[in-house]
Amino acid sequence: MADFSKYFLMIDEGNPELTQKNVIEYTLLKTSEGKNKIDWDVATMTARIPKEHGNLNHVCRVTDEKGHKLYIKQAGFVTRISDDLKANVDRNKQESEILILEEKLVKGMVPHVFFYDTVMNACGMEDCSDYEVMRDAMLKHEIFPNFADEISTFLVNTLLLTSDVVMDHKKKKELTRRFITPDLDDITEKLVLMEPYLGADRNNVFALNRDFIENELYRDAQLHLEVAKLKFKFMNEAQALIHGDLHTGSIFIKDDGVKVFDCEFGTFGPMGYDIGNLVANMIFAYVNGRAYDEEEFCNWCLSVIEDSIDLFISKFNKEYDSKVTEPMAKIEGFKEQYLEGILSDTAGYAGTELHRRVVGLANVADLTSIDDDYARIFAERTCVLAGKAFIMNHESYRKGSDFTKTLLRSEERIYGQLTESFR
Ligand code: SR1
Ligand code: MG
Repeated sequence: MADFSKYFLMIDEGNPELTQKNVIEYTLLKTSEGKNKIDWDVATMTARIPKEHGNLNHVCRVTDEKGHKLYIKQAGFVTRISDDLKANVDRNKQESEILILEEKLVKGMVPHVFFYDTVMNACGMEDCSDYEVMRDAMLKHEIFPNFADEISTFLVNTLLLTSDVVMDHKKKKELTRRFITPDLDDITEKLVLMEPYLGADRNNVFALNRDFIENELYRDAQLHLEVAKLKFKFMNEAQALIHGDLHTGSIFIKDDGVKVFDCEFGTFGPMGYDIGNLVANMIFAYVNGRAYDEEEFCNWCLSVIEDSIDLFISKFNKEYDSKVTEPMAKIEGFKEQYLEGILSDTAGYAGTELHRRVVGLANVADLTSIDDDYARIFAERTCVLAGKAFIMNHESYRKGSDFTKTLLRSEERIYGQLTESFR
């Protein structure tokens, strides 16, 4: 039996046999008694590393033939995307504690955490294999009619209810202290809010768009000033407990539900960071759909962007009125200004997410998997222009259709430019 009283990386993608042995032993140990006891059929237990994987952690799916299942997630000292990017292993505790807290705010919309372990820096959580990772579903151009309704509920409940509008201020400050992760914040501050504009060596730029990116992103001083403000806002505005990485690879989805996971970047930050990430990732899904002429899917993506924002606004207003506890937040006009600020931030951070996934270290498959060069040039440039419009005019975004109009206008502009240059 392996020694689990000292940290070692038990999930090793290079050694599936040893991983299977270690993870099964670990799972049996952690689920042998108490409220997390699972009556495993030991003879048929398997521990498999799934194909889909994020950029940071190591995961393994444990099952048996009696139908028991559990997802084991472990943090390593270096991130999976790059040995140079290190992140403290206590991110596993952070993620587990945030999921436990969020489960109280949005029951059924996050995976249940059965246990977490600060020695092995691992946790056992609900296996969601009856769901799909949403990015994979987007790449197959699948449609989920309830998504905007579900994700807007997730956003309002996790964000508004952890803000000073509703939460007791002392409790919120304690949580703010607890959920500070300097290493992960540092990744976002660099990968999202700096390197796409300063042209870092490790940026991943599609060669056929290099000149365009240099002109539009690396050499635009006014854009840099606006992004600098967004960076300082991200670093200094502890508005609510945000997920911190709300892209479609952090969402499990099926026809009648979503589960939001991978919240190790969770911290107190501007609400618009999460909403903006969601908008940007639906734009990636949209431009991928365009590349493959998936009209119905594209229309659905546009409706998700509009409805998520509009439903966020209506649910936010309703929850605010019924749950506000802070007397000064009840002053006439405050709610409207507060919401306007959130929507402006949403536009700004939708812009930075659009840019960093086109040029930064961590790209998205929605763009990189487009096999036709012209279609990829078109998709990426649309994202770049839409992102710039969001950032430069962030204060004018007030409703869902403001976002989709910018997207469609950017698409038209790129179409015009490319038609011109190919003449
Ligand atoms: C080192 S991690 C790179 C990116 O992957 C995560 O999912 C975050 O989006 C991060 O920025
Ligand atoms: Mg992730």
